[in-house]
Amino acid sequence: MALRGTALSPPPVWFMRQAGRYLPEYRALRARAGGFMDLCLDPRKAAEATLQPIRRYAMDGAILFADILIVPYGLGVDVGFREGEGPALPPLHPGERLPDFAPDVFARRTAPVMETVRTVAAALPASTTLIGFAGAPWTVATYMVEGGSSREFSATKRWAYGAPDSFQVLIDRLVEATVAYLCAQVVAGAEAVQLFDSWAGVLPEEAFRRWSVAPARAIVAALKARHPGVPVIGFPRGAGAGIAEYAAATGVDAISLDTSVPLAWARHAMSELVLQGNLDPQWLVVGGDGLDAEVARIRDAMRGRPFVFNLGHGIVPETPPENVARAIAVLRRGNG
Ligand code: 1CP
Repeated sequence: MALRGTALSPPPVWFMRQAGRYLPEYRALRARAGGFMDLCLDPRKAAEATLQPIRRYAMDGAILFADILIVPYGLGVDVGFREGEGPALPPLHPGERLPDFAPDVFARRTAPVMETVRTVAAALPASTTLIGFAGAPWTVATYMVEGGSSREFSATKRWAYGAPDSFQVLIDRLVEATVAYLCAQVVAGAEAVQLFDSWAGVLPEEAFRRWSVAPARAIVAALKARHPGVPVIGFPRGAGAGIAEYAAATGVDAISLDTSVPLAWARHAMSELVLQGNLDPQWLVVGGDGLDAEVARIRDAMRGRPFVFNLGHGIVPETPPENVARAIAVLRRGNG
């Protein structure tokens, strides 16, 4: 309801990375799964990981347990995760043959994720919204080009700036695959979807328009053509003032605000959209009265307008689980 534009008091709540290593039951499941990709591609275990935080905290939204690198995996890329280091992919160089988007192959390789969606949809209470997701093309491309996580994104930027026509081919292919992937999630039972552009904030404005805004607009248009009623949440993390242009130009229904976005400004600059955010995940590590005050500040700043309480980025592994319960209790208590 909130994602369709109704102001609710208290606002609904879910947290990015609400499943994950801060939960002992996740660590136990993860230890039994083998590799991280094996966990993402095992529908029973991935459904269990999705449901773990819901059982503990009764969030209003359940985010599908998977990863943004399932899309390159679906394109046939050899995606691995090194313990403690993060993703490892064979780095893609300009001029090399790009992975093909073959719809049948892609659907077959990503089928376990759709089975996870169906399993979770069948298990969730009707009042809990099942949220599907994908990484945005720019963010996914950074992992494909750098071969994993990056700080400077130098190889990806040099390709995008130096040979934009060939980089466009990679982005277009990711747009196509992402549309197929998100549509399949909706058919399987996802009730809303979020597009994570975690590294949108490293792009200068023209590049941001071309590699973040334009692909998001194409994805939203294609998704809405097939599934007009499904709300789309955009998360152009770190985009600064560019977030307002993203909100106006992409056709998303809701915008997830990173921690740095001032709330009074967001209310004014994106008055037509549902807003989501933006508690600093480090507050969930710190806890105490400071956490309570910060939750209340955000809730009060968004009072009376469509809003979904969330973080400005994902929960970190050091988070004491009881602080998550505390934040939700404070949010739900203070609805006067
Ligand atoms: O071993 C483990 O358990 C690894 C930790 C982990 C988890 C729990 C990774 C590795 N991915 C995930 C799950 C995940 N990833 C979800 C599941 C649902 C939930 O939110 O509870 C989601 C939505 C993601 C999305 C994701 N993966 C993003 C976008 C959001 C964000 O955090 O910015 C990104 C950038 C990734 C890539 C990724 N996955 C994992 C790692 C270590 C990384 C690299 C992060 C980096 O480069 O900094």
